[in-house]
Amino acid sequence: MEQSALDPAVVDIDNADRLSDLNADYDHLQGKLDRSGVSVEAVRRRLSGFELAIPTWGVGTGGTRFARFPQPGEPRHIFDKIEDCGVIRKLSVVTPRVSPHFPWDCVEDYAALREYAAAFGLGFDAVNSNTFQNQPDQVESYKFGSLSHTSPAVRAQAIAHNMDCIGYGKALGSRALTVWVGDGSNFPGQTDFMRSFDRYLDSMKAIYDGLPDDWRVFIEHKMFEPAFYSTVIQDWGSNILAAQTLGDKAKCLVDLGHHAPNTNIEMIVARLHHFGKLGGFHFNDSKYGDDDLDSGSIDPFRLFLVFNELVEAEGREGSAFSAAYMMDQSHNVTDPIESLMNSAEAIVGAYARALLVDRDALHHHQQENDVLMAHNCLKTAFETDVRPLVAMMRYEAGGAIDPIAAYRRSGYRAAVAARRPATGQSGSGIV
Ligand code: LRH
Ligand code: MN
Ligand code: MN
Repeated sequence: MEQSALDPAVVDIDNADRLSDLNADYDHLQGKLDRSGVSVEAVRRRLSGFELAIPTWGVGTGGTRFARFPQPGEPRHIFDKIEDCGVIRKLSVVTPRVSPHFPWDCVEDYAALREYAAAFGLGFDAVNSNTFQNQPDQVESYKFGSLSHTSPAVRAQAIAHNMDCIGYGKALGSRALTVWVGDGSNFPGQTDFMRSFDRYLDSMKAIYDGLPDDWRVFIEHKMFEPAFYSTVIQDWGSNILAAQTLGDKAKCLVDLGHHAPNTNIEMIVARLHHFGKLGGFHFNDSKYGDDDLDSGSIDPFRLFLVFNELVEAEGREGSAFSAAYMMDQSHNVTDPIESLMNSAEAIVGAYARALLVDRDALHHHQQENDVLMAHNCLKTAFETDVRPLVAMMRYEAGGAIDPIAAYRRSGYRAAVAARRPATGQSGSGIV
């Protein structure tokens, strides 16, 4: 096992201080759920299979295009990022994989990286390609797009990068490629909507043909930014059309922040699932745009409603249902490790509450058009405090009863700050 700056003994000490309160809270919740006819065992079984990936880019301090305020002990490279993700994995438990982004996370030896991560109890989730930024050594520019660019040479370069990502992913044990492109336009008339979509599909077809048999490609839509007038894959409509055109291995990825405010995202989730195209998620929260705020920090009810649809999907498909759950957030004013643990808690909590919904009663009320009672089925579950259940499961699996308290008590941030030199003050943030 790799030596982590997080001392596991501190977790035990912190847990010991909290255990009797947790036992009391858990017993209270269990009694309440028993009385309402919910099988706690069944909920626990479903919850125990839940896994969430950490974005490698999430453990660094983000920023805005105005400024970045780096915090002490920022990870300098993928190995530091893995070390930070290992802390989240140890304390939060539900995050056994990381989702890397290339070329940000490029290394010489991927087998060695895989081994290094395994020592922290981590594997690799979907690999992300990056054709929205120019890299110092690249020949062609992405200023006017990548996979949909008018120039065949730019498209070829972007395709080759995605192929490279598949290669890195194979070495890391990943089984999916996530493709998000910023391609679009800032001015009406700048691009031809139909031709650029054709070019995008041709490029994606080449990437799709290069996927190993057991891989999937996740297409991520985003309404705007960096392009402010049009974007090639701007919404779930373009996304599902592209995924259907490409074939079975192509699925849609829903980043919660990539929609207009007030969009009914849970309904998009239901539609994508209905047509076999729901691939996965980038969880985060937002008030205005792609704010990349912590999950559940702005609209926890929406997060719950998304999970309500996922539980419906599980009900229709049983164990055949699968979706890739990942976080995608950026931290300007918080410690990223704390924020990611908070988000993990909010996401598991949303799933737990969705599992409490009395589905038979809900379907009955829906059938009878008893609007109020149907709505109250959701509200009752949403308003249940499931934190003792989530904390107990985490504790029993070797994690922290209170991950943030244990993390602060461990002094991890100060310990890594002492051996990771400070990064620069300014510069633009992450996209
Ligand atoms: C685009 C996005 C996409 C990128 C990540 C850094 O806004 O959500 O997932 O890969 O941010
Ligand atoms: Mn995303
Ligand atoms: Mn985004």
